[in-house]
Amino acid sequence: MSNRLNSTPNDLRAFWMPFTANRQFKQEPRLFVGAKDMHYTTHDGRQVLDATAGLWCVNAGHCRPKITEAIREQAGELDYAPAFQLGHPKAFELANRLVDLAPDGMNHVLYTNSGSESVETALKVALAYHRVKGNGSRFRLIGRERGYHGVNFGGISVGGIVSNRKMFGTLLTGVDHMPHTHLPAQNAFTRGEPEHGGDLATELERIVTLHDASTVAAVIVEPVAGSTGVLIPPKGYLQKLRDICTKHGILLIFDEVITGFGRIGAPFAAQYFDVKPDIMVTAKGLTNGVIPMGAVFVTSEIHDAFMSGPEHMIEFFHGYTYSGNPIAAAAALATLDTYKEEGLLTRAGEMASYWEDALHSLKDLPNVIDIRNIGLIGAIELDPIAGEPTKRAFSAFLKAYDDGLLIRTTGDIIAMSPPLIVEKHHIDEIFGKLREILKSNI
Ligand code: PXG
Repeated sequence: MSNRLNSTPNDLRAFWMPFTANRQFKQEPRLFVGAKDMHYTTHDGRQVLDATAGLWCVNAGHCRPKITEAIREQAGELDYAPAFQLGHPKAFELANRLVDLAPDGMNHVLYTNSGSESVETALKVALAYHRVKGNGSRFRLIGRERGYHGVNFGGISVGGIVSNRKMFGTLLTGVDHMPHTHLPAQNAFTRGEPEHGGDLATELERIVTLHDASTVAAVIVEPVAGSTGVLIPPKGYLQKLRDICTKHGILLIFDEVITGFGRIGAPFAAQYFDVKPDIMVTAKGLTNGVIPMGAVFVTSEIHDAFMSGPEHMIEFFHGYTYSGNPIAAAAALATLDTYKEEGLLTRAGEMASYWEDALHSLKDLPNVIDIRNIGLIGAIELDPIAGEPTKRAFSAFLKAYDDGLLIRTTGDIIAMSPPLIVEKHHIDEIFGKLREILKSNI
């Protein structure tokens, strides 16, 4: 007997959807069947303005011809090449292009297939680096409350979102967390980097002292925390983390899965804030979200530490079947071309003040308790309905979808991050629609 629940094409039951209210969705499905530039087309034939770049990844906008064509061509030319002990030219070409974009000194790239895998890769590189340097006692990893580093075991261990952690047992041992930097009482409605909270970086010094620096391998943070509701780093905070890590020989990992590839006005947040990590974690915008791929950048110092021992030996026991996959590499190269031709990696900086003004114009609407922004990222925090957390923002999401606007919500926070090709009239439309929704007292 077939174990299919039902073979009709409209049966939605078999797919257990990720991070989704499955029962609600399946009663009231929202399907996209097409996309172009700033818009999706829904299954009922409507246009929806994409204010989230898919899930923070479609930085060049949808179905861009160069990327589509590169994938088509590569699929017909070389579909797959083994990733271990063999290679293909585009994986090397892409790595060179990537290190040219990265902060100085980050000269090597390891490939993955997602942000979550990039995080695991970065944590493993950090632990192994200390070990090859003869510092095997450095096993601890420090993350931050409210941090999001994907959904695999390393990432949820160093991450700090309770609902992503609490179901999954003991997680990694040897992990500690710094406090988050969200201080609404002092910083609400700040435009850009908040004034207050930079000193929270000294909590790292306290944690390092508690465990002794000789046991700490790495600190991982998102330069701007995205999926936890857009937390912008307070002034001076990231530099202080850098100084403390340098002082104690601890590696600093920036998780740039969201901030990478132009989201805040520079290729990477490390450049925007002028703070250099030792390892940089990326994915999403690397291929414009079109094909799964991630990249982890490391300094020459880290890479070179592994390059010892007999030359026929594998230096680092890690990698994936699809590391540097030819079609993903072709998509990434075409994505980088598109970013370059259209100046997209700095465009968020040019659009930021228009975006900021439009976003903060919603300040006085009902239930708006905070607004935050940087580059082409914006968040509106709503007062939760008593006893029904997340419902107000979710209602706004559903209403926006019906009104032809795609936003994201996390908790009672609306987060937005449009494709970097966004024009002023799109920004007017996004905030015009949101104004009406929030005015309607959802
Ligand atoms: N690190 C960070 C900082 C992320 O934002 C990941 C790692 C994991 O990436 P993958 O490719 O494994 O999903 C992410 C992913 C949202 C949202 O709406 C955010 C993410 C993914 C899906 C939705 O905030 N971030």
